[in-house]
Amino acid sequence: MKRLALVISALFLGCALFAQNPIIKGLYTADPTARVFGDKVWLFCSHDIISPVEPERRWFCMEDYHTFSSEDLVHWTDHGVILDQKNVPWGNPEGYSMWAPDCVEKDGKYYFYFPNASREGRGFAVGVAIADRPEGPYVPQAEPIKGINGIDPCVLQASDGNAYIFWGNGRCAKLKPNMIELADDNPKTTVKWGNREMEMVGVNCLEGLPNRQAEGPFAFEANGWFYLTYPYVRQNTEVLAYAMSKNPMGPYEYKGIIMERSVNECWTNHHSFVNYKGEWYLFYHHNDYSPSFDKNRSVRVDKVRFNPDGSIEQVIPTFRGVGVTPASDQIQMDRYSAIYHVATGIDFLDPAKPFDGWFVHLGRTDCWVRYDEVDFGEADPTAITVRYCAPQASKISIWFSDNDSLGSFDLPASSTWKEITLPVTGKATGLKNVKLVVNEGGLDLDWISFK
Ligand code: FUB
Repeated sequence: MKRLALVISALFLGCALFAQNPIIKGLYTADPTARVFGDKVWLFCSHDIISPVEPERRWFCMEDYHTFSSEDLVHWTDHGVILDQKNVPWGNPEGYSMWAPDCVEKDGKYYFYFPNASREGRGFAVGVAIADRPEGPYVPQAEPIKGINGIDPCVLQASDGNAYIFWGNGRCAKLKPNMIELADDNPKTTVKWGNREMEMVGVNCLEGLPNRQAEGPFAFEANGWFYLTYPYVRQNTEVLAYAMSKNPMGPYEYKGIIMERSVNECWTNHHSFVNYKGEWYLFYHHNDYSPSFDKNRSVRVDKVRFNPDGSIEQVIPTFRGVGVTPASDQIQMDRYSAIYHVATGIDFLDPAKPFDGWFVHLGRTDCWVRYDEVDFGEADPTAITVRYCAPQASKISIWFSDNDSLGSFDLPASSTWKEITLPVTGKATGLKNVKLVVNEGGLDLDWISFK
């Protein structure tokens, strides 16, 4: 019966999701681990929900996991629930503690690692669920991994042929080739907690490094280095930091910050690195759709670059995200690449329905907003559609560079949201950065699209 439920949920195919940050709309997602399986990027993340038992659980509240896939990092498919708290034999079916997961492939099997509150209420353990395909169905093991007490597992499949599991605040141990048990030759230490003695397996790779309330380690191998990347708390909010080593289990040398604290102080951040089609990407989360409650988060992605010495360039979070947007899509100008800030800003279209998204205020003449990497294809556009709202008749123009314009367009006044389609005579093919300038009046702008 349990297995049937998993099969049914794994067969559920969600609708296509959209480009720009955050990349997943319609549900809250957090703690993203992105992996390349076959020719797609697969996203394994936590699923924040609004607590069904408020106010007791008005904190992190997570009952299941979804997975998402994409071929272009722009259009995402939700494959539905791959594991529910009720189906974990050793977990608390009402724990709402399905925190940050990971998934790796070995010999055609997919190993999904997840933390969960244990049935006996003895804190967190890490379990494994196994599937034949990335989208499941996943069958959870009867017991959690012996020797791990903690959260946020991440598995590194190293070039030395071994797999290493990292968790919690930077602990690491080697896995057996079966991927579901810790190897027998891991170092072991006995720690005393009050009058209780506990055996700790593996090593603490963040010992001696900046690590206040560190969690969510993500380890990977690239450029001849092992990278241990992790969030830790600086001035009350998490930053993403990293350390490098020539060995998977360290010692690691601290190198610096990958992403600074968020401006609105969303307390957590949690991330992963992935190389897809030759480019590196950083997946992370922010509370975009829930600005007043930072435990309902949403996954974002931005590009990340390495310097020749292997160090990582700091990533500045963007609204625009990554990937090329077809000119015929609704180009969400509120997810801009750049903006002229005077008298501009964004707001929810409907604060009661945050997943409907935002609009941008372009309140006066000369305001502009730019959205990069729009693909016009091979034929010039014949029409532009604008979704806007303007207290007075306004004029806008579209520019690709200082002397390359698609023309200007008159927008009649409209006190409600209006879609207007106007003919285009200018030329545009291939990839363009689209700058929209207000030449007269002022407006609120939702999206534009080209035919
Ligand atoms: O999502 C719950 C917890 O918050 C994760 O396990 C941590 O990494 C932090 O993002």
